Amino acid sequence: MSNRTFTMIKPDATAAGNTGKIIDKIIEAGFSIKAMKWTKLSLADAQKFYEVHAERPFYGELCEYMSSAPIVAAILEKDNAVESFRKLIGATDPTKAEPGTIRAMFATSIAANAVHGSDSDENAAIEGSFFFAGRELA
Ligand code: IDP
Ligand code: MG
Repeated sequence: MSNRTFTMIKPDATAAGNTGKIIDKIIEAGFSIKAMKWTKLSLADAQKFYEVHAERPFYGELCEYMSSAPIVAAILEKDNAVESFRKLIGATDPTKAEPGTIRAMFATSIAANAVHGSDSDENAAIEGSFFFAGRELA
């Protein structure tokens, strides 16, 4: 069990002006921000980041969407960070996400679901280093 996870505030949420509200929810839930940046993925960046999903039918749509507008990438710290953050964001499909979760509040569809959260300690480390050098962590 690691104390770090990785998140992105996705294009639908940055475009809708929900970035600040989502960051507030993350901090209120007890996560501390170790690194954060506002950036935009190229299509190639998105294809690389989501490589593990290359065989899934929604991969093309996902990569187009993730490179359609800016995102906010962040490394977060809290005890049991990966599991705790997945709980805070809710199910992938916002219609199935628990009330009060970030996806229930801000997601517009299963694809445009407001936030990413790593699914394992190993992927949290891989995804965090996709965006940040060690010296960028506060
Ligand atoms: P997760 O983000 O809850 O871990 P994954 O299954 O890892 O969900 O899928 C990665 C991302 O791909 C989702 O967050 C969502 O943006 C997108 N996605 C997942 N399933 C679908 C789908 O059935 N249609 C379109 N996009 C999807
Ligand atoms: Mg996932």
